[in-house]
Amino acid sequence: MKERTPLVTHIFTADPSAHVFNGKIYVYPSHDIPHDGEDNDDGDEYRMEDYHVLSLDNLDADCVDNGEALHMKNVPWVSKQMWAPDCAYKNGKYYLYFPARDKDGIFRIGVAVSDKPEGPFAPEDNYIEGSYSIDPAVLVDDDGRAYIYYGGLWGGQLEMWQTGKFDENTPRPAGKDKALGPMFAELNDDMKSFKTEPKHLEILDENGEPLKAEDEDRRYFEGPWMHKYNGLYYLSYSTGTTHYLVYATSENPDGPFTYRGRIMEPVIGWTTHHSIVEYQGKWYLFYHDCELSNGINHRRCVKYTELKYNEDGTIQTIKPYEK
Ligand code: FUB
Repeated sequence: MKERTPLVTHIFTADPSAHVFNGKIYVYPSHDIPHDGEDNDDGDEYRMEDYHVLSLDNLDADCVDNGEALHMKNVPWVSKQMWAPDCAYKNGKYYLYFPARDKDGIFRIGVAVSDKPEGPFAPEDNYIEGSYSIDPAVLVDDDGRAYIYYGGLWGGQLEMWQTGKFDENTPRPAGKDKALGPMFAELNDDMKSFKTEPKHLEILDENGEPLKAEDEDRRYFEGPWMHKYNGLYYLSYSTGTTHYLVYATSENPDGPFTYRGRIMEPVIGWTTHHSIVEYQGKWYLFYHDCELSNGINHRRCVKYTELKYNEDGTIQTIKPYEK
């Protein structure tokens, strides 16, 4: 596969979560459905109904679409919009985490299990108890403990839970208000339930102050990812309205995190969503843009490019259309 070209062109794909399992690269994307409807701030244009797992035997190989891994018709609690998924391996099983709207139209996070990384995945009957919002990402740490990160503003409904209950009329943080960080919880050993009460992660600026809602170049919007580099925890995410991929670091998986910089400048299309994975001693960023559809926001395509660190552990900013 060539860097910075669509991994596949026969379907539209987005939100890639990449992992190395059994020496191969597996990519868990959203599967965008083409339609002629309009975009809105709730993301109603993202009408996904199923997941296909992509795989690469190596970075020179063609990308394989392993077919349908899970369809919403087989998930009892889902009404629509199966958005950005992730996958984790533990205890000999693969766990697919995915957000979708429940029968009341509220985004929740579900889990489905398989013996194989490409699926098919068997869903649990209900969503993870206590879960809400979108964009799950799971880190299985070196000591075997598993952590889930999730949440997204606007259409992802994260602001609507500020009182602890779902309320569509809850005001969004604005101006000098503290920005909402992504959610964090440790998972139980069954990988299907929260071990700890979910909490917002703190993201601090260079003075140790929490990022503010008005700081749209740096504050969290959606699409969290967690990876470790030289023992440090790197939380990366999209800034949404300003379309950057940025990162913050911490000594601990649950923070507090300190903002460190920008990973990638904006791509073609409104959303930007990524994952970071190490493969054969190098690091790669998987991301999407709308190049394949000439800029239609809900017809995206997944790509990858190399990601480089500086000696001090900072990440070199990628300009997606410049070498
Ligand atoms: O794919 C639907 C939504 O768009 C995702 O959940 C967000 O991260 C954004 O990429």
